[in-house]
Amino acid sequence: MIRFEQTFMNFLLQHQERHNRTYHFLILMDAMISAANHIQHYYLTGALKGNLGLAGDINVQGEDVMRMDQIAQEITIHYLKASGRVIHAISEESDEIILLNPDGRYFVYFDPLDGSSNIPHGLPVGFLFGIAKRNLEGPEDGHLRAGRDYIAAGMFVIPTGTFTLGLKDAGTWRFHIDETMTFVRPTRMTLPAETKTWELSFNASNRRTYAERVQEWIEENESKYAFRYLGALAGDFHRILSNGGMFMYPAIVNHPNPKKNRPEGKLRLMYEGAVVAFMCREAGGAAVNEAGIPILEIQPEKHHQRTALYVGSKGLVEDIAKILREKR
Ligand code: FDP
Repeated sequence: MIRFEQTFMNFLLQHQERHNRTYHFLILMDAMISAANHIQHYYLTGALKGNLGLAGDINVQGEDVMRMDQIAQEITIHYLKASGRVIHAISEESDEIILLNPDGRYFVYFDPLDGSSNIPHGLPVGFLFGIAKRNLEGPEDGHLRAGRDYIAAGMFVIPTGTFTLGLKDAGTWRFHIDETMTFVRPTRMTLPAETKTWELSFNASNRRTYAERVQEWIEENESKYAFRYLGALAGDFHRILSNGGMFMYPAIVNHPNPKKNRPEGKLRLMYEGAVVAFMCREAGGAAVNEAGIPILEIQPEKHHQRTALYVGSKGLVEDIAKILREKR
């Protein structure tokens, strides 16, 4: 059952040429929405059912796996497989590529529950995903796609009932859930040009570990904007899309314990950085990495590649990108 409001289906159909076979895309979107609703149900009842704690395993990133991470992963794989439309998936929760439907036409890159530090509290987390299309003519051209080749990217902020979807060359749209668990009333998101509402979002406890030039930029600019940080990328980026400003997770290069440095950044390129960068571009914004290179231009070399991330209003991102590109 397609859980989009009719108006949005019509909108997608009008863009059929761009999306090439809207019908298949809608089936995939329905699978994503069903998965998100199902995950949200488990999350809402998680405290009572004992699902908000640790699972006892360590994931491919060397991090503790939460019980909810496992539940969200199983649910998502179930719906993606049932859709029949996905050939391969890459998930934060799986070391290997997940082989789904040999005839599927899409690659899906996802993190089914991002923002783990919020899980024990039942506070907002994200379900982030990017979608690329398999090459249907000629030989298969691989599943490691740069963000510029995604056809769509989206995020659910769980359990707030909001869904944001970026469509290639067709804007970023925000939906809200109604009583029947249908995502309705698409609103086109455009980053506000007016700086009055702009916010800065980063983990302030890390600031002394950033490169000196980034620390200097923060010192010069922080008093101009409100500071907000939830600690879950989807939630923090949700605010930036509405209010403008910039979310950043810079490289960690000056940690007092050098073993804790993360010169390559913390966030994952394919299912975090490129996902928000894609939605941001479609809303009129920009995103770069620690070298000032556009996130959407970075060709991933491995599934779980990490990146530093600066994403948000063009003026701010371009300003810091200039500084990041300067050789010192
Ligand atoms: P988390 O590690 O809690 O899963 O990449 C994951 C992520 O959360 C993002 O959602 C979030 O923006 C960031 O990392 C938070 O990291 P810090 O706890 O280091 O601030």
